[in-house]
Amino acid sequence: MELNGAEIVVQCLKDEGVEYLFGYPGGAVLHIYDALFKQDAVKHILVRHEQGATHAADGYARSTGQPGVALVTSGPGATNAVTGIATAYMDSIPLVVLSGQVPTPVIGSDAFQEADIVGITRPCVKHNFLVKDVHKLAETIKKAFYIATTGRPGPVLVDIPKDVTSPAIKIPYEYPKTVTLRSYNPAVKGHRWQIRKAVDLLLEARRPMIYAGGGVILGNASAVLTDFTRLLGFPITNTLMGLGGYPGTDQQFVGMLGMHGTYEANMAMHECDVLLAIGARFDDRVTGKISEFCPRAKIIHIDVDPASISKTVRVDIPIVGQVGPVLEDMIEMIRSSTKVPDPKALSDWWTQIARWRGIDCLRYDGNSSIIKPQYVIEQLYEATAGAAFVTSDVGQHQMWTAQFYKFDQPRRWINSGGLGTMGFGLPAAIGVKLAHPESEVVCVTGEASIVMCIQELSTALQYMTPIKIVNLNNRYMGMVRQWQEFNYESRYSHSYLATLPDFVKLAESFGHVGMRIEKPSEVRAALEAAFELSDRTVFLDFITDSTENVYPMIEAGKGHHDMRLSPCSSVERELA
Ligand SMILES: Cc1cc2nc3c(=O)[nH]c(=O)nc-3n(C[C@H](O)[C@H](O)[C@H](O)COP(=O)(O)OP(=O)(O)OC[C@H]3O[C@@H](n4cnc5c(N)ncnc54)[C@H](O)[C@@H]3O)c2cc1C
Ligand SMILES: Cc1ncc(C[n+]2csc(CCOP(=O)(O)OP(=O)(O)O)c2C)c(N)n1
Ligand SMILES: [Mg+2]
Repeated sequence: MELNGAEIVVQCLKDEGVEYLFGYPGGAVLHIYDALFKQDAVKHILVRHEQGATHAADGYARSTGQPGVALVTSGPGATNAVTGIATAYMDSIPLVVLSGQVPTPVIGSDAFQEADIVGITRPCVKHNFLVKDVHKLAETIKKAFYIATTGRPGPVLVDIPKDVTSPAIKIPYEYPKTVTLRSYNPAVKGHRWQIRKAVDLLLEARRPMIYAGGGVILGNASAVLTDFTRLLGFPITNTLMGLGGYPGTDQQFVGMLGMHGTYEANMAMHECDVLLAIGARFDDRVTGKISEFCPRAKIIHIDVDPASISKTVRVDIPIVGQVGPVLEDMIEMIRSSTKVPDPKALSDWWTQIARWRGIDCLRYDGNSSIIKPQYVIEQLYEATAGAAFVTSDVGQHQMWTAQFYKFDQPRRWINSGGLGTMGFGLPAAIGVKLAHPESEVVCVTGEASIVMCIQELSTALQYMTPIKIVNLNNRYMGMVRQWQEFNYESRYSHSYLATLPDFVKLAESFGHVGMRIEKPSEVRAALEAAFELSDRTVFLDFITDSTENVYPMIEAGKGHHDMRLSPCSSVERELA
């Protein structure tokens, strides 16, 4: 088959089995858009801003495990995509971003809409390419998908100059079946001797703790993690990115850890004697003060990326490999071992954990006449029977969703953890809904975050992606306000939003349904009414308590045991 460069791009996407391409046209990609026009296997989703394209592709990827794909033009199209690329990079999400570039003869001449996007994105992609020769196009796109999806996943950008996609040059096309990259051989199996040492340590532990992160979800290893954890009977915590990697309603689950983690998870981290970190990267929101991190523990770390090992916290037993195969090896060794964890020590450990749990650290004022944000999330959890895909933006609403919506399955909780990108939630929800048209998709957001990519409400109408937007409207950049209350003597510098739009009218103007909810007694009925409208996007504007804070909180520079607790739970703490 003979194809021109533009047709090759589209044919490669078909051969990769790409279902959706999120994009926005412009001069440098017009040949590609013309090739897209002539086919319907790859469905193009026209977003309203290139940031939306990358976030929607990202939501698609997080919820399916398949790579998300975006197409943007050169210059401003490409630079608009950078925030989405960096968001995916920080959370290790597989994306392939195709960007148009000015023609090869004028690269470097400040040509119209020229930006050095390969240079700009170098620090926030797993890899990037500039394709200067149409003969290299198919092979480069194959490499891009391979790199994005193997080892530690991540975004890959392919920059394609306009002349490379010219309709004038046709060449024979064949999509490579495999690619080999000399210096890229990601590990799968862990080192057997290291795994043996780790298993011995785990079986001798008296106060063990499992800390599992996003790597479990990225590696599709939730089922094996669940078997492993139940076999040992150990307590387990998840990072923000790991939620759903272990069932959130299970008794062995002690909640999220870290800055806004539960009292019991953080105290168990502080007191444990053996810590098993699985697909987690010891982020600063998790470790708190490094010198006080797990002071009594020997640490085992399973991670596919050797660069993650001992990056911030020195570990005793590193295991480089994919979570799934490593845990399978561990299960086999545990089953064939004569040793078992000391039942008395384990039972005493669980008694201690139950005492910490008794503090009820997430308790809030349930009798308030103003809507409490936590209450909305609790009601959302019940109204959806815990089965929805939930995206979020960034701020207090994100933390309350992580704390109060219990995720029993992986890939249901879709949020920007590493970069913390406001504006992520709405476009991500569109990507999720396209991938899962039969499921409920909810975007929990704040009134500051939602306006950052509000234009995508238009995309939601065009492609009929009926999502439910739960806006926890506290009239503040709540997370910023909270830090100003705690650290700047309540000087609320530029964190109050004085001129908000009427969100009901805004939703209606985009062709959707808007609802404003002001009383706690109306919360559940509003949610149910919204879910009844199964073919409509509904914007629920919940007017919530503007003074509410997220608790517990480990403030910057503090250790896990040094948490600021909610006034609602501190009394119980004294008693415990
Ligand atoms: C406002 C705000 C507050 C936050 N507060 C908290 C908080 O309280 N608690 C919290 O936990 N986070 C919090 N975060 C998120 C935090 O910033 C980090 O994003 C998060 O802690 C990182 O999670 P992780 O360690 O699971 O790593 P991820 O970023 O998910 O990284 C996954 C790790 O697993 C490895 N990996 C990937 N695939 C595999 C595989 N197949 N096999 C083996 N290893 C693999 C990767 O190499 C990497 O090291 C907050 C974020 C925001 C925006
Ligand atoms: C793009 C971007 N700009 C700034 C920030 C810093 N920031 C983190 S949370 C936050 C406030 C978010 O406010 P809102 O969306 O209303 O959520 P709330 O905290 O009130 O729930 C800000 C400004 C960010 N995370 N992302
Ligand atoms: Mg707010």
